[in-house]
Amino acid sequence: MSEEQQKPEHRSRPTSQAFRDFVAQGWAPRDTTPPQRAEVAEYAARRRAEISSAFPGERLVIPAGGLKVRSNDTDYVFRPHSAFAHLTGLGADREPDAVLVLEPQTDDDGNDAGHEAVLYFRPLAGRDSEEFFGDSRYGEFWVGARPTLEDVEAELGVSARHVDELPDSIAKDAGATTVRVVREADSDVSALVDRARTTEAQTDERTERQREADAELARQLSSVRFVKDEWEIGQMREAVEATAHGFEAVIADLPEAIRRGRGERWVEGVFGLYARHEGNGVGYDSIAASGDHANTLHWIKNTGDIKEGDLLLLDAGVEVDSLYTADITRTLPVSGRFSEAQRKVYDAVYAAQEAGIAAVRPGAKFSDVHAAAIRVIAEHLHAWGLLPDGVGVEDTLDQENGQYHRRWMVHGTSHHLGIDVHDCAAARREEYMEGELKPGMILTVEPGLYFKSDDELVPDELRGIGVRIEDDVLVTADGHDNLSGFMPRSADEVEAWIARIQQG
Ligand SMILES: [Mn+2]
Repeated sequence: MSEEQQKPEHRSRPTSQAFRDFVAQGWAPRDTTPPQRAEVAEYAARRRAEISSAFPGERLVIPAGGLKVRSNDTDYVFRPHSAFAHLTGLGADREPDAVLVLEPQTDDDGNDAGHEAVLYFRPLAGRDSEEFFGDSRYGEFWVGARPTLEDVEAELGVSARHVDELPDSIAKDAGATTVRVVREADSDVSALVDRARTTEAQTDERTERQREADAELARQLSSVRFVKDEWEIGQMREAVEATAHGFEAVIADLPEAIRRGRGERWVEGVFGLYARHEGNGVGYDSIAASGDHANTLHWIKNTGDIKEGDLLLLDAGVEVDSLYTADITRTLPVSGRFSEAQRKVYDAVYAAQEAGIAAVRPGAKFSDVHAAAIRVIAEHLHAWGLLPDGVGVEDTLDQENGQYHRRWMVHGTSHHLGIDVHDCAAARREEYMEGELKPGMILTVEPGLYFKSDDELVPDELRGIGVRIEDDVLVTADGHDNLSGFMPRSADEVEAWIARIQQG
């Protein structure tokens, strides 16, 4: 449930019965037309069916999570837990404190008959309630009208109940029914589940087994997200499209970013405007890293100037309302042209990315993509004489005794992408790193090279140059489809892109 806010004593609401009677009347009747069934509903039903068949006869509790206090009496914008969003189809800021319960069903003969999906949430309160005018977190006067139970049933095709019924529903024959919960989503709901399934004969070992059962649910919820359905792929295309618009707007405004000072923030703001306008927002904090800042991998302070002649590394993604996010990086010469040294680094990273993308095909291993890209990185570093004396390409690629090249590219080349920017994170290593690529998976391919300004092992001309190129690649039946491949990638294409946009 939502975190407690501070309640200031100096504010009060009218409490007299006369006021409550007055505020409750004189409103036009509500429109009770139920909303249309959401397009995502049938897909969400299939995802639930997959989870249902993995846990027959068990009660599965998947909370959305609650509002989190940012400070005092203000909350962060609500964002539902990704597993909840995936299984309900709800996105954007819906629905704080909601809990999806998959309730096991049996047929007339007592055989397992899948699960009923029940969404517990706080429905729209009547105008005669205190909540209507007095509750700044849920009340209609404060946050607008929320859906009714009937609205949610019509929209999502699940059963809907008041969240006040949740504790009884969770506790119902919890001794006989195995109950699993997504633990990290909502600590109060986890506590509720723990209380319900704790018996008088509870032992540490039993608690341990229950925690392991919860962890297994989290793993399954992560791994069913590896392969995206057709609707999800559509959402990802929209996220990529909106992200491209944001990048183009940034390029158009680069002269302004240079002129104003603190240009990294200007870039962050321009991208954020597009993210918020075309989507739900940014899928993760934008990295707007100019010059040497590009060598700080998660540079999200974005406090720096952007200076003529610098490279700007922009790693940013629009998250659409369904919460699917793009994750794209382009490294842009802010004055429109790469210097010779910048181009040398850029071309190496580009070659590595080409190799990585070429390795994306069904049947390949996830780790093959990194292996293909990192080999090209190692070859370039070797050719430039940067690896230690006597260390060849094969030596540095040796997992146990090499890896010298990682000094200049410490991160992995790929991660899965979807509702979370680092999607499917709870899946087992065997399924993730060692897993086989399958049609419908979407992963990033994002090699880079990072030469810090104080790196004395690289020649002067390379110091302070950081380059990453990142695209979002869909595995198809016979290879791959680079969803963001329409955005210029090679050095020449990037220069032409900047010229085209800035010369209008
Ligand atoms: Mn990424």
